[in-house]
Amino acid sequence: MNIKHKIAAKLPAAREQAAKLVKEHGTFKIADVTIEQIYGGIRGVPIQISDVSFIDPKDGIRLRGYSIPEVIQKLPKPERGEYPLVGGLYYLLMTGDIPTQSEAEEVEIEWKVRNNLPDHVFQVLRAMPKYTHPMTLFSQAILALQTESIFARRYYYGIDKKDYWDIYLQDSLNLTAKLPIIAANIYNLKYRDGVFVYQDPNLDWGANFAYMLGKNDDMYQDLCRLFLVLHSDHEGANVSAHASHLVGSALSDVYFSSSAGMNGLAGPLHGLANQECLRWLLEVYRHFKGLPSREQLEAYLEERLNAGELIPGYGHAVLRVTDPRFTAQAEFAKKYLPDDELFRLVMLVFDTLPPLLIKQGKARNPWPNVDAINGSLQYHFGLKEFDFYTVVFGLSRILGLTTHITWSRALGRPIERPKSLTTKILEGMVDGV
Ligand code: NMX
Ligand code: MLT
Repeated sequence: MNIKHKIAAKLPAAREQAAKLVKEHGTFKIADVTIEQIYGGIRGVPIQISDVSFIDPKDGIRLRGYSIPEVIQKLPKPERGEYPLVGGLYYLLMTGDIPTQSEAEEVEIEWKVRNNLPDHVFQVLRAMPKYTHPMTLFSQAILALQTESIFARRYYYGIDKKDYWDIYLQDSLNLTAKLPIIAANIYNLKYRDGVFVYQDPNLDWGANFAYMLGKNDDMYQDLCRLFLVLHSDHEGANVSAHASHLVGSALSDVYFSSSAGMNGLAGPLHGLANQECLRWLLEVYRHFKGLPSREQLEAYLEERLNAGELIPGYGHAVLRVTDPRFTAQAEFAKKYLPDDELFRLVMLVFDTLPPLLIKQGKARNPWPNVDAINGSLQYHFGLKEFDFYTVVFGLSRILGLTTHITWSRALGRPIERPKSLTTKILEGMVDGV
């Protein structure tokens, strides 16, 4: 069954479940909010419902209930590759079911049919100054594509609210079909003299991305599949997911919402941490003119922490263990590039930094997140322009964002509009006024 039919089949039960909860338990209280939480980034306050994925602080992300090792093991693989077809992952995110081989391949075919890119997208990007950050170009390209939004056009003439999701799904498939071409050719525009590379019709979505970057290497294509699966979703309330949900709740279409999500991902505390982490690792490597000893690194890190510096790739707002996405990439590296010096440095930092963060007592989570390693693997395969790394993250993350917003329309979620207070009102509440 294809994605659309699968969602349509599941929708009546999902709608009924939500309606029943609201009708029978609408006033049931699930949380209190403290002043500390309001001032502290709404940390820990449940503000979103999404069944696409969930993070248990002690276990890590589960995509539709499946852990990272399960997702890697269970999803269908291409003929020449050990890591899953990204089309199968999109099927899982969108429908909640592990696809069969042919269902995963059908998504790959849908993407090939929908991948035509209007000329104006790259005209916009070529008009930008050379020094424009790749994430700016990526977000601009998505906005430039908004001209193709079926939802925006159909809304103008009137659509039944119950059908919004189907048109969001069509826009999502159209956008995600074009993203590897956009992302890879942003790289080519910036770093390969503007050569425009078209897709190879024989390759899958993940491998094609690698191919269009100029890398015809089976192992790198597999790394891309792994990377694109791992970064696809991290429940519904991280900065990019929340931003795109918020924008989508105003019925701004998939293009507006995805671009908004990318603007959040471009921050150094969120997705840009992967470029920052690689930059930081190279600085450490250069500082020691190679790999430091454990003692040397310990002294160096202690000094950096005492100077109040943030170490990119460590800490997390929800996780309280090593990110399973870090572990999956470390396993790839142990198998295929165990002697790579940067990877060895990543593992040395992993051995050394957490006890120091614990000793310092500030970070609530001393363990590595996904960004502590991802750049070093890209670097090994020759993708050395690290300001491009967040685009690779974004290419993957839009799979999750578009799934959340398609389901938000399917379940009839209203415009998001919480409440803001003034300091005076807050003080009055404390004083019982
Ligand atoms: N290095 C040094 N100090 C840290 C780190 C770190 N990696 N992580 C947290 N702290 C500090 C943090 O700056 C804060 O200090 P202060 O009270 O002086 O402001 C204190 O520890 C408490 O922060 P937490 O409550 O543990 O972290 P929070 O939930 O606010 O933020 C992150 C989570 C992920 C934003 C934060 O850990 C961080 O900035 N890490 C480095 C950047 C990073 O790796 N981001 C990537 C996240 C994953 N992603 O891809 O999006
Ligand atoms: C993510 O993948 O979105 C990050 O780990 C950040 C988060 O979950 O808050």
